Amino acid sequence: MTEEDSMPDRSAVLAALRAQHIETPSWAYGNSGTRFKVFAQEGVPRDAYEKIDDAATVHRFTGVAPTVALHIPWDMVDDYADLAAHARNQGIGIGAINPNVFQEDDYRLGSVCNPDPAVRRKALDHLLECVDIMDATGSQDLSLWFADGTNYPGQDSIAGRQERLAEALRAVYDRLGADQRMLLEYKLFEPAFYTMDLPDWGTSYAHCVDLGRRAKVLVDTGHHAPGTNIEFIVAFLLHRAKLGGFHFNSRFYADDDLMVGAADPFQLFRIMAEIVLGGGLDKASGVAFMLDQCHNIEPKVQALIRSVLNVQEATAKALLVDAEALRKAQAEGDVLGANAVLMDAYNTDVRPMLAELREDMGIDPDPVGAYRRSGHFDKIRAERADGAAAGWGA
Ligand code: LRH
Ligand code: MN
Ligand code: MN
Repeated sequence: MTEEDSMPDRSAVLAALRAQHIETPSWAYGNSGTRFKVFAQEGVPRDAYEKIDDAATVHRFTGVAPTVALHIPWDMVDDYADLAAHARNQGIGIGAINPNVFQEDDYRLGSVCNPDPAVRRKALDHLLECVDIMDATGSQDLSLWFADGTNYPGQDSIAGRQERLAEALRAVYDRLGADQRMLLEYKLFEPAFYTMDLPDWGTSYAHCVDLGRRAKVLVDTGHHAPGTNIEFIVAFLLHRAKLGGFHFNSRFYADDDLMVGAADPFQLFRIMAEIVLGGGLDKASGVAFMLDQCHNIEPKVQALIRSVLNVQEATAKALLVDAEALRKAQAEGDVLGANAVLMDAYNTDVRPMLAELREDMGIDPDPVGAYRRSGHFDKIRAERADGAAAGWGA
């Protein structure tokens, strides 16, 4: 067989790209900032309905972003079934539900790990309420992140907090419907600086193994120590059927929440290569590709379109990895040959292929350019000129 023969089949690559879904987060459409300043932007949604409108716009221009994740209570509404119907009318669906147990005074010492049983009960009730919201919206993923941890040695029992965490997770897991999943996110530090109760993938994995098949680890690419090999984590979890999905973003220093693929497109490619090689693009694997970003200074809808394209470009390159040639080089111990297979794929310009795919899908081959020409931003700026913009805590 010649090298040409073993190249991935072009139509299979295009089909895989067409099938990939990238979920955008409602909170990325609202105002956000650092702890020093929130720079309010024009045209920002005033409520959850308008965030959904913007998410639908991103889907209209990209063709591959058909769901939006909610954060509760940031996206609190009277009638969640009505919100889901609104999303459907706009051509998208509700994705993961993200509870928020980190923004109330009661949570100073933690939520489900808090030493006070009354606070733990309050946090658990909110998590259970979020499962009700999943039922009402048709969401299949409960995406859990806890700000729980301690700042000072001796502040609380590390082991005791693990027990409290396990107890709450069990109660929530047992409440899930048969087709609903729990995604458990970890984060090395922040807001706690001595211990986090879920600091790393290993801790999250252990809890998920205890809970059962429908509990899976969520990898937020901004939540590791600098230099961590994220693709190793991804390959390991995928191999064990415990990779629930991603919160994609990019970072230079900490949890920067910048656009995915902006800081280190090569890392994103390496992650997607492990996904493709490990079967993580197959629908059956259930890997959810979600964004978790904040657009503090750049226009938000456009930034989300760019981000979706960045994931798509990395995926396209990963799909071009000649898996057969890679396996052969690996088996022969051809270190440089194997590395060259990956680099060939990474160095391919996939933009023409993606433009062709979009034309096939009936959308503009240049989504960012098309959005900029569309006048959409001027429209939302005028429509939303009155009323308070939604943001963190709104
Ligand atoms: C925590 C986190 C988590 C939250 C989101 C707003 O840093 O990544 O996913 O829900 O940010
Ligand atoms: Mn996250
Ligand atoms: Mn984060």
